[in-house]
Amino acid sequence: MERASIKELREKAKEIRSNIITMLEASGSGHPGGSLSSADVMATLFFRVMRHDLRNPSWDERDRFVLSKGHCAPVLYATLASAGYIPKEELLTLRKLNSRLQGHPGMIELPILEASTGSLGQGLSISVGIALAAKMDKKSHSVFCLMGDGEQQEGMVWEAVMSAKQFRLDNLCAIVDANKIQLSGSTRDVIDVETLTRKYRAFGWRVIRVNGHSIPSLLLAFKLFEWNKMMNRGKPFAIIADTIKGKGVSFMEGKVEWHGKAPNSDEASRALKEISSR
Ligand SMILES: Cc1ncc(C[n+]2csc(CCOP(=O)(O)OP(=O)(O)O)c2C)c(N)n1
Repeated sequence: MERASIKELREKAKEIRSNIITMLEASGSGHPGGSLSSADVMATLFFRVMRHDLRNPSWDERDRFVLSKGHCAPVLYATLASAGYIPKEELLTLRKLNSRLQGHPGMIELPILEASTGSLGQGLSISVGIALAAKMDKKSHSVFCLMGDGEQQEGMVWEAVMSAKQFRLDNLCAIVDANKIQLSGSTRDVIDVETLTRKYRAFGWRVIRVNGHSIPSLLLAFKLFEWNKMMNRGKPFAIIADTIKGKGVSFMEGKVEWHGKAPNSDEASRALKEISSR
């Protein structure tokens, strides 16, 4: 595992954002908004927080990551490519027939994944299962699960939230990419899920709410998760990461129409220029 500096993490997030744009342009379809909003979280996780080993991807002690909001597969593939698990050229096969990089992550095609996802609401339950198995096997690895804020409207999320508390899963860290926009509009207008901090706390979790684009704040949040886990008090941990949908590309930021639309070549070159100059 790499232990990147804050400066390096910012560069990794930029690289991830650029690769998201490049792969979406090549595929002609996909989800830029929620991929771009979670790039800083993903860079922080994979290049500083999580234990993993490129030379031994199935290392038993590795931390596990589940992308519950599976439609944001581009951010996952771009991160895995930056970390060396996928050749960078392969990113251009996104959503192509017979590609390992399908529109939603599939572990049959790509066995380094911990779960196949895309049906919203399921990832936290999968993560609860993985975290419970780790406890039963007396293993020390952690499980990180990234969800959307629109996804919080799924009832199954709250079944998992309750069982994580019941099973005392302090090795589980849920991250909500709170970008305030879902497929059909603002999350507040569709079904308002706020305030997430109070909801998770009421269900017995420890919660911290941070700026999801501030690498130092994210590092602090993950450090608190580690301390919470070390104290062994049995409380699962949630990070509510306040983010901007489409972050990094001005004409996509905060725009619902960029939830699930690929940039054309002109838009992609403008986006890439912006990302590299920020
Ligand atoms: C069970 C289920 N219902 C509907 C969808 C279609 N869908 C894909 S993305 C999305 C909106 C997700 O919004 P959010 O969780 O806020 O994700 P983000 O903004 O981070 O992209 C929906 C409804 C789905 N993938 N799964």
